[in-house]
Amino acid sequence: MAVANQIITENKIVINWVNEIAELCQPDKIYYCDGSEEEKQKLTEEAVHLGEVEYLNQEKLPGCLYSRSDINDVARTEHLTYICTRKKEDAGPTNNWLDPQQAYQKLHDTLRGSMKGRTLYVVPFIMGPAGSPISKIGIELTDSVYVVLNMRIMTRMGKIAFDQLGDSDDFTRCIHGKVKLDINHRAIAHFPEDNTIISVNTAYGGNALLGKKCLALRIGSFLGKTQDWMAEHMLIIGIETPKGDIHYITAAFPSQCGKTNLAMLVPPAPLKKLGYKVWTVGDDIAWLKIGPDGRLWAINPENGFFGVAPGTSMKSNPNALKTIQKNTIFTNVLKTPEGTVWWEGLDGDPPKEGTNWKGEPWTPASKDKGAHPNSRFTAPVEQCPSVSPEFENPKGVPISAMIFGGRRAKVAPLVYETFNWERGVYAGATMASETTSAATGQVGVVRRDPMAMLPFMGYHVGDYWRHWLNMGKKIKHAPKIFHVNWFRKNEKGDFIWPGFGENLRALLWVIERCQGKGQAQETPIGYVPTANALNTEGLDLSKADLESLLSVDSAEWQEELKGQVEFFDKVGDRCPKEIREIHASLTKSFA
Ligand code: GTP
Ligand code: SPV
Ligand code: MN
Repeated sequence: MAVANQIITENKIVINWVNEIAELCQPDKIYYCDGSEEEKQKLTEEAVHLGEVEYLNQEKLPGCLYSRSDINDVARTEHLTYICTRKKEDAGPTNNWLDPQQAYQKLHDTLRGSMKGRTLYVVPFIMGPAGSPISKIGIELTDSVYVVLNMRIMTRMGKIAFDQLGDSDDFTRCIHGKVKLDINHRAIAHFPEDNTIISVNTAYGGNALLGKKCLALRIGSFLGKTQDWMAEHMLIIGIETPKGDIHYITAAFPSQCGKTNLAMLVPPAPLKKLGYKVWTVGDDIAWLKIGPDGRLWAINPENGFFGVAPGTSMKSNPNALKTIQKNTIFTNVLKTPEGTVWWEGLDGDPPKEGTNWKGEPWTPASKDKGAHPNSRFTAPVEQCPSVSPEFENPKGVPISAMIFGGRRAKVAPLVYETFNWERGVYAGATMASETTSAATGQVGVVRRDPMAMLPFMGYHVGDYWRHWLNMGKKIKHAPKIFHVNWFRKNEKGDFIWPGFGENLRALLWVIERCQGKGQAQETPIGYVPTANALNTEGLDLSKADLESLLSVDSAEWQEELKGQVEFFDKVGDRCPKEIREIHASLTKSFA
């Protein structure tokens, strides 16, 4: 096989593996990515030439590209995502399973000869800051330039990764082939026992940028279980108080439930005036490890944001809008005749005309949306105005509080503190949320989504809960665990809480509780703020609304507890007994 450029590694294990996969896929060329600026130019032109991306207006949006994906390839496909452990029971009842031998055979058959006429790109990348003891190396082999350009933003990509790898074989083998983008032969298969991922017939973000959900969460969670660390679907932020101290918090919300927005939060005027600031460390994934001081430390393994476009505006998320003015790839949004982009929920009037995400002419009178509800931007973290000075710190940041939360029209109050680590694990394990367009399937149905990890656990959910409980015993100074819900609705069906920047008000109570302050009342599920404990200055919220946001209704919780037990039964005999015991105790409390 012809190598189009210099092989920039001497690692024989890597070279042999690349050649083996090339032999199977039969590309015309192999290209080793070095991550340089010149290479970016060259690959961009190649991608434009191949029709995978278009240039946007380079005066208005310098360095920005536009991409439209296949109509059947716009979101994660959870029913086509597999965990291929040798024993079926190790994948657990929440994952699709395939026998590894059969899966390799089937996927190799799909890949065989599929890259004829194409280039195979070798994409070495680091998840995490270079040199961090928590970071990991992956190498993705792909025939999509779109994937290469995205990976270049989302990870520390290129020679830097080969340098960190040296001659080691400790890297995740990631194989991605577009094949024919055929949904009927699509598969995203993980082989945690072999540290390998194979994804075929898709080019969508979470299915094809294999460092993200596949490596950093599914493979990561599996590695974390045996290596005493945690891979979680969590944002990481630092909240700076007027005194100048910074408290770091992680928060796990399901897909499209507000992580990017919270991660880039801008304090509302009254809190800004008091001197509060928010620093962004990560918006989607956290890797957490116990530090020498006995605290839990977190890094963001990613280097970019793959954020939801619709709803992003100067009002809802100004930091995101400022981040995506240059060097950004927009996928499945609306493109205007002047080469700029638009989506539902962006500030100002919609453009008079444009081309929608399907490539069809669009006007504001069109029935269809201009942008797909799961259209996304890919942008470098370093462009975010609120990026934390600790973002590149290989040690990560020490975590004071962890938050779970979902989209619940009812039941869950605005915020509560769980009594202890075990009760916190319970709150995470029993999380539920309305489904969104981040994955194909019905939108708006409540489903259990433990720790926001339902689609991302690389092994048995019961073992995953056990790992959380075990970690609690090992962390000497464990973070406090909270639960939030920004999405409670009134009888009219409107959100009661204003959300977005105002969420800082709930987070300030969280920080106060970590410092042994903050007024609270005890309920069976934990401590809920008293009505006067939240700073509501300048907020247009009636007393009745605030009370309703903070209420814990027995009848609703009795129903909730019934739903929870159905899920424990599904988890089966690997459901930790501690979880069942807490359930029994809550059932008594609410009776
Ligand atoms: P993924 O990238 O899919 O993991 O999503 P995410 O968790 O980062 O969600 P994101 O911040 O992109 O928000 C998703 C949707 O929720 C957007 O349409 C937001 O406008 C909306 N949203 C975010 N925060 C809030 C909030 O506090 N209140 C309300 N009502 N909506 C919110
Ligand atoms: C999510 O769906 O949770 C995302 C986008 O963050 S994706 O990378 O597609 O998973
Ligand atoms: Mn996500």
